[in-house]
Amino acid sequence: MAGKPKLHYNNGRGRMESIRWLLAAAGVEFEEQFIETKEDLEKLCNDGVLMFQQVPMVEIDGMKMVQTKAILSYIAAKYNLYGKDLKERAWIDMYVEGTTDLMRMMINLPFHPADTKEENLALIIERATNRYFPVYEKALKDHGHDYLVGDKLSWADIHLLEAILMAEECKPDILSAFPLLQAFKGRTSNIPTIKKFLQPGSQRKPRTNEKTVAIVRKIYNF
Ligand code: GSN
Repeated sequence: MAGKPKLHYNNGRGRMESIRWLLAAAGVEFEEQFIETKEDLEKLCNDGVLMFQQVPMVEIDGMKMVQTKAILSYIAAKYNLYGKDLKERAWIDMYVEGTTDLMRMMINLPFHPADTKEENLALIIERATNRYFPVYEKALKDHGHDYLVGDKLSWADIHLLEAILMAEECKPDILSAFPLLQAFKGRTSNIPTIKKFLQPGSQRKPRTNEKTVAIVRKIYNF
């Protein structure tokens, strides 16, 4: 039997966090090799295991996979979280790309100059409230099912829950105008694998703080 997937990234959320979420929700145990310094990243590059000299990199099923989206799609398909046909896949992709756009704004927030943080935070709250969350609220309302696509848990739901919890870190009552998303959050947070991931001591990473920002800047030169 294949060993556990091994994740190569720094010890923070960044682009790897959604991969951690998806594996955890699928009930897959994984190992993590943390990149702590620029030299750790250079070593991986020199060993020739990073196709584009970038992480995330995940060792899985004999491959050394890079490119976050490729890794996520592979895991989603492998663990039956990617719809039953091409059309369901298309819907899942659209929903995931939306949550990815919102999440990217939130992931980048701690890296913005201090004097633009308020402005960027306000934009995130505006976009979550007026552009992204209404789409998911409407999807749940229109078909009346528990999940976004096909009445079955998919990558789209897992990604949305991750985005909701991040958005609540920006504004705790951000779901106040979205009753179906509140119920969705309650339901999906209680799925046993997800519930476990949300408990302290899991491999879920905390909110990015100034210390992590400094480490990340040193490792990746930005
Ligand atoms: O999504 C992806 O996995 C790629 N399209 C981008 C991966 C990427 O930018 N990785 C960064 C670290 S994560 N922060 O953004 C990286 O490895 N940067 C080092 C470099 O030399 O580009």
